[in-house]
Amino acid sequence: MQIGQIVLDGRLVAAIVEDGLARPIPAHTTLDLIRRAEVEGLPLPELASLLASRQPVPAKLAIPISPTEVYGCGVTYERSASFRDSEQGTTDGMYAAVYRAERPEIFFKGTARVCTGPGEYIGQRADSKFTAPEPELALVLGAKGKILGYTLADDVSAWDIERENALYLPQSKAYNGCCSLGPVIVTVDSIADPYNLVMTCSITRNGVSRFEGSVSTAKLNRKFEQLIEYLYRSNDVPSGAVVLTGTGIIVTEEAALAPGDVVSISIPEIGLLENTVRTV
Ligand code: DO4
Ligand code: MG
Repeated sequence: MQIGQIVLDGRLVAAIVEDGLARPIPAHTTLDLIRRAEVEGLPLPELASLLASRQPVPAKLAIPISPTEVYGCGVTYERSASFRDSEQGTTDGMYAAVYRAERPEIFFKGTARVCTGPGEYIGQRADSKFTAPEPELALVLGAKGKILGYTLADDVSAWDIERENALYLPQSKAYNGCCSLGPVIVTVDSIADPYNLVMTCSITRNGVSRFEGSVSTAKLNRKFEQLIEYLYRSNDVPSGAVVLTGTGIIVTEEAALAPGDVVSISIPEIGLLENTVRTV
C-alpha cells in the first residue's frame, strides 16, 4: 500500500494513493494514523483501509509524513566512505574506519521543521558553495523502531562545510529545507526486497542535465535492524521518526547545487521525488 498526504481544506490529510489518485483518510495525518494503529493494535495498512474514503480525489502529494524526528546514517556505502576520505586528502581515514566499524555513524538531522515534500524547495545554505543532494532510502518507524514503510529522502548537505572540518557536520547537515521526503510511504508488506532497489538521481539546470547517477541498495553495507538497534540505544525515539540510510550516489563538485536547479530522485517501487533548490 502507498500512503501519502494531500492538502484538503488547507490541512494535511493522510490518504491511500493508488492509480494516481488519493483516497483521503479524514481528520488524520499520517502521524495520527501511525499512533492510532498502535493504540488499536492494528497493522497500518489495515487501519488505513478501514478509514479511507471510497471517493478518490486528485493526488497532489505533499510531504508523506511530518516526522517527529529525523536521523541520518552515514558512510553506509563504500563510495560515500572513499569520497569523504578523499575530501580529507586520504584514502583510508576516519570515514573508512566508520564504514568498517561495528557502530554505525548516526546523526540528528532535525524535525518536521526542516523537512519539505514533493514539488517544494530544498535548501542551499547561503554560506556554502558546494551543496549536494544525498539520495537515500528512508525508513519510517513506529513504536520501538518497527519499520512501517519506506520512502525516498534527500539528505541535502553542505559538503564544503563538512570538508572544512568534520566537527562542522551538524552545520553541514541541519538547516532550513535540508531534508526532502516523499512522494509516498510504501508499507513494508509492499516491498519484496528493500536491499534490491535501484535508485537514480538527476540534477538539471534550465532543463539541461548537469548530473546523472544511480546505485542499488544491494551495495548498502548495513542492515536496517542494526542501524535501528544503535539508534535506540539509550534513546527513546518516538513513533513517526524517519531514518535516512545513507547515500550511495556522489555528486561531482561541478554539479554543486545552485538556486533553481531541479533534483529528481526515484526508485520505481516508491516513485519520483522532485525539488527545486533555493538559497536559505
Ligand atoms: O559522514 C558524514 C555524513 C554521511 C552521510 O550523510 C551519508 O553517507 O549519507
Ligand atoms: Mg546522507
